[in-house]
Parts: sequence; C-alpha cells; structure tokens
Amino acid sequence: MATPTPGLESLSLWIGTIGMTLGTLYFIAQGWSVRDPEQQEYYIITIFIPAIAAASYFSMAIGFGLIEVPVQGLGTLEIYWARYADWLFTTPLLLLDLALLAGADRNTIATLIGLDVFMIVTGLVGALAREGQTVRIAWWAISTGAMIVMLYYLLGTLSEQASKMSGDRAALFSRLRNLVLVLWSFYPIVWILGTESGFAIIPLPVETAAFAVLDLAAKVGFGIVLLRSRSVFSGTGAST
Ligand code: RET
Repeated sequence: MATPTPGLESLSLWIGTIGMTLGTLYFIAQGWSVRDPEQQEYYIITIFIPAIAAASYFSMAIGFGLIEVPVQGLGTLEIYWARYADWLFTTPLLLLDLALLAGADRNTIATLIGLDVFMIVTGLVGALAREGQTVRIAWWAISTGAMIVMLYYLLGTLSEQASKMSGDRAALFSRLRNLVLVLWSFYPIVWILGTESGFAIIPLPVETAAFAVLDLAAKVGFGIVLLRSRSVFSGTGAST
C-alpha cells in the first residue's frame, strides 16, 4: 500500500484531520442548544461537511485514501482518491446551505447540485485515467467547464433569488457566495499545476498542503461565517 511521504505531505493530512475534527466538534457544540427547526437545518448540513472531510483526511493520512495509478507516458502517479469521495458529498452540502439561504426553488437546487456532482465525478475520472496526459487534461477541461457553468449559475439565478430575501440575509448570502467563488476557483488551478495533470509544477507535498488550506477555509471557514449569523436565517428572528 502506498503511504504519504513523511514531512509536509503527511503533516498536511494530519492537520486536515485535526482541523476538520475540531470544526465538527465546534459546530456541534454551537448547535447543541438550538431549538428553531429552520436553524437546526443549517446545523445538520454544516456539521456533516467537516465530519465527512475528517474521515476522508484520516483515510489519506493513513494511506488508505491513496493509490498508485500507472499512466501512459507519465510513469506511476500517486493519487489521493479519497478527496473526491469527500468532495462528492460535501460540495453538494455546501451548495445546499447557500441555496437554502437564497430561498432557491427545487429546479435551481437540482441544477446546481447536478453540475457540481458532474464536476467532481469527471475530475475523479481524470485523476484515475491511465490513457496518458492528454486524456487526463481533457477530463480536467470537462470538469472545469462544469464548474464555470455552476459558478455562473451561482452568480446569476441563485443571486437573483437571494436578492428577494431580507437585507441581512441577502448580505450573508453575498458574503458566502463570494467566498465560494474565490476558494473553489483555486481547485482546478492546483490540480492542473499539481501532479494529477502530469505537469507537477507544484510538487505533491505542496499540493497536499494547498488542498488542506483550501478545504479548511471552504468548509470550516464557510461554516463559521454561516453559523455565527444564524439569527439572520431564523424564521422567528430569535436572538442567539
Ligand atoms: C477538480 C478536478 C479538476 C477540475 C475541477 C475540480 C474542482 C474541484 C472543486 C472542489 C471543491 C472542493 C471543496 C471542498 C471542500 O469544502 C475536481 C479538482 C474544476 C471545485 C469546496
């Protein structure tokens, strides 16, 4: 079984594991006394996000989440497949948080999550592809195309629906939406500059650290910003 290289690579995975675990516990503690069902909905969604990531990071840190993929012309690549398992569930949950905040209709939610799942699955296929660099980069382009459409939808349709909400709620939506737009855009950049594409302009330990920082910000950072404003999305406007 392949194992993470000691040093920055392994350290980043353990920091990810601990950071996601602490984030989960923090959100649970914060949500413990919440009784408003609408507020509880956000807690349930937002607690699962770092909890799933903690399990994924743990699997990568111990080497289970890592496989060696022989790629034509590139030799053997070390692929952390567990990232995609994490993202497959957590990115839809993040979008669901945003969509609920925006008061989005079912069709909008389905479109966003559909594009998102398509993006993650095609990214995974690219990471596992053995046919050579060109094929891998083609999958990256397909995945990135889906991401661009998804972000465009977030900026257009979803923002339009959010603008119909109260001032505070619309402002919180904008802040979180901007966080998503900026942070998520870094993922395909790290992938294409990193080892998955075969370019390896960024070596694997640095890439692993970059993903850990992005994941912590996109999950725990996002959750902190969302949940500290929970009075905004309480149906009763209850004080917190
Ligand atoms: C991949 C593959 C290459 C192309 C694209 C990708 C996008 C990944 C994204 C991941 C977001 C993850 C988050 C995780 C934690 O909260 C799959 C790297 C476009 C956008 C937000």
